[in-house]
Amino acid sequence: MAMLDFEKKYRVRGGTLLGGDLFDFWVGPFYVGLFGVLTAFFSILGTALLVYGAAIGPTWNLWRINVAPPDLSYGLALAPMAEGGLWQVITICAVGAFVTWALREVEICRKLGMGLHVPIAFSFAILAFVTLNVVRPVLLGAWGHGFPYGILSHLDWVSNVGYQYLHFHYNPAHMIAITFFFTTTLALALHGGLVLSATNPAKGEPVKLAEHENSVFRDTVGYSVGPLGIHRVGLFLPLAAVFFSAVCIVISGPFWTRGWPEWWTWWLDLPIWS
Ligand code: 07D
Ligand code: U10
Repeated sequence: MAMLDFEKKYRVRGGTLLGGDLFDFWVGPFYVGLFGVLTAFFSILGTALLVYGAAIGPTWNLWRINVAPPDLSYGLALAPMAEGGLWQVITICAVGAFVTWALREVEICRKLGMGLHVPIAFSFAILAFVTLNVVRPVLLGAWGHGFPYGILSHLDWVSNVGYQYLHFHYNPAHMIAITFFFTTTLALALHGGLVLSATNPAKGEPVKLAEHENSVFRDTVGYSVGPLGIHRVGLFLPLAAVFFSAVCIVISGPFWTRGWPEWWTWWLDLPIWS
């Protein structure tokens, strides 16, 4: 079925989660939906507030613009706009935009009669963001523990928070997250390379299919996970990476306050060494 025929067939009303037929239509290639309108509202307001934050700040240098959370002394209270209140409203806008975007994805999947894999995957990114700027600050008792909105300033935040725990590489969940991130690149390189090598041959050569693809891995490493399996692997690895990222930061402070190298003394304390 050509794309145009297909769009005619599925671009019908229904499948929405909230609001019935309200905004249940397309504008050009984009599905609007109630959640699309809400995403636009939150992202335009949030971006405008970021620009306002830059305007009342000391610089227009893109690298150095910084909208910081309130001072720790404000705890979990609302702060005046110029002293972190802006950061608090922008955080609400960001979470609002991310969540409504995910729900718009859910509606589109429902219209198409497809699984919810894409919005579930995006939810893990949202989980990481919410862990950093909502869950951890709440557990620590102050919004000031969130990261600032700025290019260099958020890098400084990562460095400072990392050294607060002496050596962040010793954080076991950070180790696991990084291993999953790197394995993700390995899996995508294998998959991209394999598919291109089989289906995009030199001029005049026949296109090869699944048997060839399976054989490459059966003959080299003794096992092929298969064409469906590699996509399961490809979904699992990055979700695990982001999940363990969220774990590594939420345990830093709320559940472990000393340097991460010290955490490993449990290993030296094992009775088998004595
Ligand atoms: C948070 C993204 C969510 C995104 C959403 C969508 C828009 C729209 C639109 C442009 C989770 C956003 C969309 C805004 C834009 C348009 C059109 C994903 C998120 C919702 N570290 N470290 C991590 C490594 C060190 C430290 C994570 C490596 C040092 C701290 C990852 C190294 C010290 C924190 C990671 C290394 C240190 C982290 C980040 C190497 C510093 C965190 C990925 C090789 C001295 C953060 C949850 C992530 C974290 C984090 C990797 C080194 C500190 C695992 C590879 C030793 C304090 N580090 N790190 O979180 O866990 O993805 O966050 O040295 O807070 Mg680390
Ligand atoms: C993709 C895909 C797709 C598929 C796919 C895949 C990408 C279209 C069609 C593939 C994906 C997967 C299989 C799964 C996903 C992969 C990952 C998530 C990445 C992580 C992978 C791993 C953790 C697996 C790593 C495993 C390894 C490296 C296997 C190691 C293997 C060996 C050590 C054996 C090597 C064999 C040799 C050298 C020759 C064979 C001989 C023997 C084994 C016998 C012993 C040797 C002799 C008698 C000879 C003398 C000795 C020699 C030569 C030295 C041997 C040295 C050794 C170390 C053994 O896109 O969709 O589906 O499937």
